[in-house]
Amino acid sequence: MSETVVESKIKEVSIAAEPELEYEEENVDGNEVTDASKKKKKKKRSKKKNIKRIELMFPDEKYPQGLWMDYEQDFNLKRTTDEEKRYSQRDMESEERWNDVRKGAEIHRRVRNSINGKLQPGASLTDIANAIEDATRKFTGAEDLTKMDNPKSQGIGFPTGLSLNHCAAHFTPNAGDKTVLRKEDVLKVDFGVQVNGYIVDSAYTVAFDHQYDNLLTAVREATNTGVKESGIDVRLTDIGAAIQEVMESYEVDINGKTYQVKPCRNLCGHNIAPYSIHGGKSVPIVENGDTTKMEEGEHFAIETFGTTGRGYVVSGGECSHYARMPDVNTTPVLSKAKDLLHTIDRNFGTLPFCRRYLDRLGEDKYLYALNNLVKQGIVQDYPPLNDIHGSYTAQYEHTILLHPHKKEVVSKGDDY
Ligand code: HZT
Ligand code: MN
Ligand code: MN
Repeated sequence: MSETVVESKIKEVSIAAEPELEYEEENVDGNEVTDASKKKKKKKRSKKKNIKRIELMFPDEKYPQGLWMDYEQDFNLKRTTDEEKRYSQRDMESEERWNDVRKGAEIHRRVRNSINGKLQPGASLTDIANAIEDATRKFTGAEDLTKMDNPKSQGIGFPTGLSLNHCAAHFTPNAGDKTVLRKEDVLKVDFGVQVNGYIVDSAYTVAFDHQYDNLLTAVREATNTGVKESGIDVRLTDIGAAIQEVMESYEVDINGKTYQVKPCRNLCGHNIAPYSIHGGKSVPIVENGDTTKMEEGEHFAIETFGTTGRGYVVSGGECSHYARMPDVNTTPVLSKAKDLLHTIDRNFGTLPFCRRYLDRLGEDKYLYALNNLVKQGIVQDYPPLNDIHGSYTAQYEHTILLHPHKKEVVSKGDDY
């Protein structure tokens, strides 16, 4: 691994993610801007972020590249020169595809930058989810669904995961949820942006109490290890083994008790296919014997979960996340279910959605119909995933692209 390449690229990414965070001075009404009104405007707007369609900030439609990393294995390094030559001659189709993923990643970085101030004790999970999703809608232009002929062209990739403490994944507030973030909580922030069906899936963990620092570090380093080990022809079990070793090398003291950090062994990363958050391959976070290999051109979400609990999650609590199953052509029997399925097909296709997204489309009293679609196998439910009560779980996740010569950590930012 060449450290210098990594260093300089981190800087490149951070520079690319930084400009235009503040509102520019623009006079929307065309009125003369006096010094007094300018001052007022500047003060009022100084806290606000420059959240507008991303295309306005990148007029040439070329989005910043992620962090480039060399492949670790010798057999990958040997192909570098040959493949690099071939790569430059390849058709522009795959470049367009990578550019779409980079666009989603740039939006992901800007969304997470814009909500940092909101992630404080006292904030409700509903307010946090709305801040993330409203920012994503603004950057992608997916604000007014009634004005969009195709809401699936770009926008939210999947519901904002805001899972607390022993809940590792797939919690997002449903309507009426009053949960408020507390200073003793460990919050996983997991959200997605999609551009032409290419999904960027990336997550981080927030804690206010420093006693969790080692837990967060263990999981951040475990995810970085997963990214480092990933490559063309690498066995999935070997990635899991490397992740497990790093994760288990950490201890954390919480409320006077010492824990060895454990991976949540039944959670994993995954490849991503167009409009499909799960492309069929799972990247384990423990050695699991799966000899399936990563392949050239694949797009992966590398995510790891660490816990002070038993290291195994189970479904529990009210479900919020759902996704239409691909290639299922069953017609619902209930007419209410038929109508709901049309709404799902029109607005989300096979992208995951949550109950709040149905609420804002004006759907109501749809729960019986939705449960019916799940029972018929037309829609998949993704209930919250929990370790044992009283445990603390953390997560970090990056989206990577396996180019022929190098890999690209497309969601890398200066934050994680
Ligand atoms: C499912 C539903 C969603 C995919 C991983 C994940 C959040 O646990 C094969 C491996 C969003 C994502 C997913 F709404 N899941 N990444 N980020 N959740 S998963 C999975 O179901 S399937 C992992
Ligand atoms: Mn995720
Ligand atoms: Mn994921």
